[in-house]
Amino acid sequence: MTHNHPGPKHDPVRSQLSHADDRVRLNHWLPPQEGVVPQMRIGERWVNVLWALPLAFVLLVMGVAIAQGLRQVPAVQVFLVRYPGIPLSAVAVNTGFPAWLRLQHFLNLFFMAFIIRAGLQILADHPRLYWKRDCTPGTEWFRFQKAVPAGRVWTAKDDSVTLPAWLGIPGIRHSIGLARWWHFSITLLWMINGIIFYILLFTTDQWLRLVPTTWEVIPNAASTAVQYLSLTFPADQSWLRYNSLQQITYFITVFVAAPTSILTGFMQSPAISNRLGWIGRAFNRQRARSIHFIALCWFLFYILAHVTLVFITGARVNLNMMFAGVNGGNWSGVLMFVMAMVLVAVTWWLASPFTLRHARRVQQIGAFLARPFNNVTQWWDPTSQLTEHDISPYFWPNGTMPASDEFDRLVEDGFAHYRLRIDGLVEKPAELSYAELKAMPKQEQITTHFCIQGWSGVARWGGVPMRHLLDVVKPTVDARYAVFYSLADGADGGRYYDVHSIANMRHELTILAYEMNGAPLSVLHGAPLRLRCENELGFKMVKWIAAIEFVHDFSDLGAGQGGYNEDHEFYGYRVPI
Ligand SMILES: Nc1nc2c(c(=O)[nH]1)N[C@H]1C(S)=C(S)[C@@H](COP(=O)(O)O)O[C@H]1N2
Ligand SMILES: [Mo]
Repeated sequence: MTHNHPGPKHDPVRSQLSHADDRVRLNHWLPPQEGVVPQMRIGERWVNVLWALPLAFVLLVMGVAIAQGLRQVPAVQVFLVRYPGIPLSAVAVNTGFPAWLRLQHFLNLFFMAFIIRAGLQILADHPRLYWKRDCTPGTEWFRFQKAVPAGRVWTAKDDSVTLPAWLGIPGIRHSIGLARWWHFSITLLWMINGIIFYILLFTTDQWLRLVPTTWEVIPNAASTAVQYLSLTFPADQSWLRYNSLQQITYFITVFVAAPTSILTGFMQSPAISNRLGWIGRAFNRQRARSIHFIALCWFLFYILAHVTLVFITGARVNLNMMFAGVNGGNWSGVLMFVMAMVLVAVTWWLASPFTLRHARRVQQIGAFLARPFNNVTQWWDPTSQLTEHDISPYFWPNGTMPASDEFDRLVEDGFAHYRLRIDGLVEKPAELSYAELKAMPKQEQITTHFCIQGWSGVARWGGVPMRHLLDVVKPTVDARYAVFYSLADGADGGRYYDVHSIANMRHELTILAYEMNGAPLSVLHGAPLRLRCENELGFKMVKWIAAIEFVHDFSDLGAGQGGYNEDHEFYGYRVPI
């Protein structure tokens, strides 16, 4: 059978889409904006975290004085003899530091450097941390941005801050799209390295280094701490076994901090969080984000302490073990360490400029490498809804507001002249008025909004289910995607738009919302119509919808990446994590 209706008419807004550069052009980007020195909230007061430095110094000096005093106490001396720092039952590792372990140690430090840098860049896109899901300004416990200004619209994008290019990747403000590709793809490599490490650890005797096998490690760790702090370092047997303080610290890093980071990373995803029911509600995105950050603090503390101790407890011998795999005092370990550090330094130095220059390439490679994570989120069926009680007192606004006479006129007469066009590959193209849309079946849902930048908020949304509109317009068999065109432009000119799979449009929680929290949707949040699609990040939910066009392919729209942010800010077409 052939279809003999005329070829689909493209929606007129299509011609308003803009092309986008394949690299970051700074004069087309958000202008830089400095943050403030990180602050922590203690009660009502904001405290500069740099106070931690003199505080740590004073505590360290006091710790040394106390530890030296303790060593004069006979009972402590007896304790130190009884618990020298390594349990008597600790079994020696006979295989030294094999090549796989040394290589994996290096890869781990190499990957971590870039994961941390990209992670900080992601944090700089919403430089505040909260415990509650609603992200109400003033309730954050940590921030490196000033208080949210009152008396004006302050969007999440306005809130983002610049990082130095040597610290973040790529450093410039609101570059979360690119930073996420780095964070996710290097994390994938880091996880593969980690899984191989776990396997090799437990199929050889190397696990004995890291896993405590007796409670005696507790008093022995206390003993080691007193010995280090009193500046009389414990006898070193690292070639064979670690002291208990080392063992516990390494154990926490490898078996607690790393898995915690991975889990809390995934828990920030709308598709995963919404899929997990009560777990996703109890460990809401902001808790996950805060714990993810605390795990980072552990890693930073660990790196500082570990590297310091490597260097002050016999650098040459220590570097020989972990880099050259030999037990002795020659220079081979130092040489290999220096070569490894040169590699880290050169790649560190290149990462940000490369990312700006080859942004589209970074997006493509990132999308390829992040595909396994993306696939994890494909079996979602997010049906997680919340209760009235969970509705956020504050809901961050975001995006580029409409600025056209056409839009102003629509607002003036209460959208009486608004028409939603639905066209493209459909059997029955439609133009629906605001009143007609409201007369259709209505669905309400209380759900969490997950902005890619990191904030979240809960609202009750009311509107027309997309599946009902599909029944009305009847997409043809060729239609694979729904394109949502906005009445508003994007930040860099050209119309804002985004593309969704048809399957996603049939989901029970996908609606065109005209109500928010029981009231008509405000212009700020997308009036007359905005999409709600609960397994996706916020940027996919087009506000101020002008038209929906069904298409077979989206490569000929805009820059062909599947949406405005995908084209201009190098986001992923579908990465609901
Ligand atoms: N037309 C248009 N729609 C848009 C945007 C935009 O810039 N333009 N921003 C998106 C982003 S990034 C988010 S997080 C949500 C924000 O919705 P809210 O203002 O209701 O919080 O809208 C999305 N829809
Ligand atoms: Mo967003």
